[in-house]
Amino acid sequence: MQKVIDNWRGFFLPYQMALHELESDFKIIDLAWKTQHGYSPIEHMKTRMKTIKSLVEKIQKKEIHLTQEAVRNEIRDIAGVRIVTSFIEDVYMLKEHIEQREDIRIIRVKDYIQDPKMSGYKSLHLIVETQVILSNEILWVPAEIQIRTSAMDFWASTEHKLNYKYQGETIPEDAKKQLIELAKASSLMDKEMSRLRAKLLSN
Ligand code: 0O2
Repeated sequence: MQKVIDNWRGFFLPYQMALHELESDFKIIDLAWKTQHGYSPIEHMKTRMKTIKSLVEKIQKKEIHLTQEAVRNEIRDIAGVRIVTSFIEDVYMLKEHIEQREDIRIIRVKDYIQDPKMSGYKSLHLIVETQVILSNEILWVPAEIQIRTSAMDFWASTEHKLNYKYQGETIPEDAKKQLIELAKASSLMDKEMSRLRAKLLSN
């Protein structure tokens, strides 16, 4: 049993390393942009390892074999970074930056800003592989980078809290509709903020 536990502990190690890499990459970007332009697209950033509960639920939902290889291949969001920006343009500026990096490979783009989820959820998700350099090998470790504005983040984190109570059950229809309306209101705020910035920059 102890061997199994040790094996799985070892399984998570590369993901933790990947999170350190990504956190440091984005801290450097933040610093460089602030120094060069007096402004950084990164408002704040958070990293997280998927919880065991969430991982087990996903394994069951996707009917994945409980082998390390299957979990490694099928579940790409064990390591996650969330970057919050002030403006919607900054989301895509960061995406362009990531596309140009040689130490991060974009595997898949899920653009829930262009194509929001039924719930109203908006965010840009990049499924990536990031380089982790060890003393004797180079690993490419999967991670998910979620990039969204403060307004989208406020909506998502609040909706998550409201939904938590209803896990496994259906949230009432009127509450769902209200959340969709609130998502629209937050999109409007993003648009107006961008418009205001463009106006101020053109003065
Ligand atoms: P956790 O671990 O709790 O953060 P796929 O891997 O593509 O087969 P998945 O993972 O369902 O399927 O992909 P999706 O929907 O692109 O991304 C899931 C993550 O996006 C969620 O993480 C949330 O962080 C976020 N998300 C997606 N839809 C919603 C929504 O309606 N409301 C909120 N608040 N967040 C959402 P998890 O799965 O909860 O994992």
